[in-house]
Amino acid sequence: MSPMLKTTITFFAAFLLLACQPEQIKQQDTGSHSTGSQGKQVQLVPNPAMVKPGSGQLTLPSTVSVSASPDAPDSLAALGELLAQLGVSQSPNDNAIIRLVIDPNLSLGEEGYQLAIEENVTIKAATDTGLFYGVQSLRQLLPAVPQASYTLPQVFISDQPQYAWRGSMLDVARNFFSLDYLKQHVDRMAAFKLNKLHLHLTDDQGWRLEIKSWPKLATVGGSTQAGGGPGGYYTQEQMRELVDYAARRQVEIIPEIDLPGHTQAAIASYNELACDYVVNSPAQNQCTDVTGAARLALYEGTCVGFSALCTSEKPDLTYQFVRDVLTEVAAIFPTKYLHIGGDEVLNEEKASFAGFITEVDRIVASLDRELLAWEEASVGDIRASSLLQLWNDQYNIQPALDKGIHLVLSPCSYTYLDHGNYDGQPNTYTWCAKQGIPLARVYSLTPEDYPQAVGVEGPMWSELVRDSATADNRMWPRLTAIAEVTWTPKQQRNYTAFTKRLSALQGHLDRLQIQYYPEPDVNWR
Ligand code: TNX
Repeated sequence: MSPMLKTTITFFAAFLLLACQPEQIKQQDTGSHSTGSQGKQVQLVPNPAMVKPGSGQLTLPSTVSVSASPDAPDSLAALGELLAQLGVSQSPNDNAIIRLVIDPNLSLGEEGYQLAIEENVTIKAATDTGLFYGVQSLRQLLPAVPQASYTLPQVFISDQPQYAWRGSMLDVARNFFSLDYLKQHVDRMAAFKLNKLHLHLTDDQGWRLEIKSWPKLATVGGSTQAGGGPGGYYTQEQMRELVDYAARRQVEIIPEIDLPGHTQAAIASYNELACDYVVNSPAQNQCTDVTGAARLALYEGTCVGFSALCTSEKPDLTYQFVRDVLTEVAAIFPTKYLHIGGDEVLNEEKASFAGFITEVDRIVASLDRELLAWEEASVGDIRASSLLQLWNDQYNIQPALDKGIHLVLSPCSYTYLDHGNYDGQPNTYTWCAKQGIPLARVYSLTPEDYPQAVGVEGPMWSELVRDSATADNRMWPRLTAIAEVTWTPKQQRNYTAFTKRLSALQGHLDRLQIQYYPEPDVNWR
């Protein structure tokens, strides 16, 4: 056979092979999707469900006209922000170059979208949320900072998330974070299509939410933090502002009031919430820094498991307190789920714990909400519509699973972002993973292994995190792995390809002013 003929046959064989494969398989390259001869690449995090590269490019005109369905305010605002950031001015023109189209017949779920870049840019979705995510993808396809002109690869993307719960948890109780930081965090989450911000609002070291019926919770209980320092709290008005800010970016704020343990800040504010026996009890859980009168005082240490409300001896006061607090919480946060904690309860209150959880679920039900709690709460007689947050890799939650309860996955050895980015990172915990939790480990979590999972959340506990730069370092880029693990279908996930796509987005991390950990697996510039 002549070499020429051989090449031709090989070429046609390869062509046939490709052409005959189902769409799914052709899209299996989980890395960057090269388009056209110029090689402009489609490098997105999280990786979309389906990318069909085109062959050409679209150069945006110097002024861009935009059209949007009337019921798409959030995506239109996001698009406006994008164009403003890039210094592209908008002109009213019948011939829109970027279109946001609500199409109720599109079957890509509540959050899915299609992004088509041909002679113009068309984003289609059944909801404003879907369009918003289409705009986020468009944002990643464009440069992070202004350029003289903008060229986009022609491409067709059809995308929707695997999981509805794509979460970040911030412990604002051990260390207080400013409202501005929370808003900035919401912006960053939205850029990677994360959609649940769980705020751990109360703990032993601080109570961070104004409660009008129990005002000292914030003014006294909010005045400390782990390791000393000024503490702080959010007014109800500030939290409403955050809820609204986040909602416009498709992020839901999930408030947690940790009960009945982790309540030292509440007890220090209102001593009557503690059992009378505590002052004379032995230290709990090796917390030798909390004995005697310290059992009723503010706390700035890092021990856990030494405090609890007094369900055993003062049930009426305890439930009155819980009802008052959760009623105000429900009025501030429109979320379906109220997180009531439930972790690491005091030994002496263990006997009353299951009954407590059952009663709190009744209170939550009376507020027309669903219960969300750490997995220990599975011992309570809670509604099957509740969610449990799994954190301890070994905990037996089978009884809850048998009941049909669904899970938010935060297994500590994959998702605890207070653990090191690498072995031996200073100011990190190691109790769950001795060598830390590198990016690759986070990425290896397979939520598909848990049929009852609604998604994944990465908790960032802040006993050892004292400022926002450190918080950034702990959360980023590891939260981008959580974004991809929850958004992208399993067959489109590949760690090496992910790190390549992530490195292409470095400019975007910088634009968002993220002080990320420079993970060595990623080829940073
Ligand atoms: C366990 S896991 C806790 C937190 C700590 C964290 C430190 C869980 C529900 N509770 O109170 O901050 O470990 O890693």
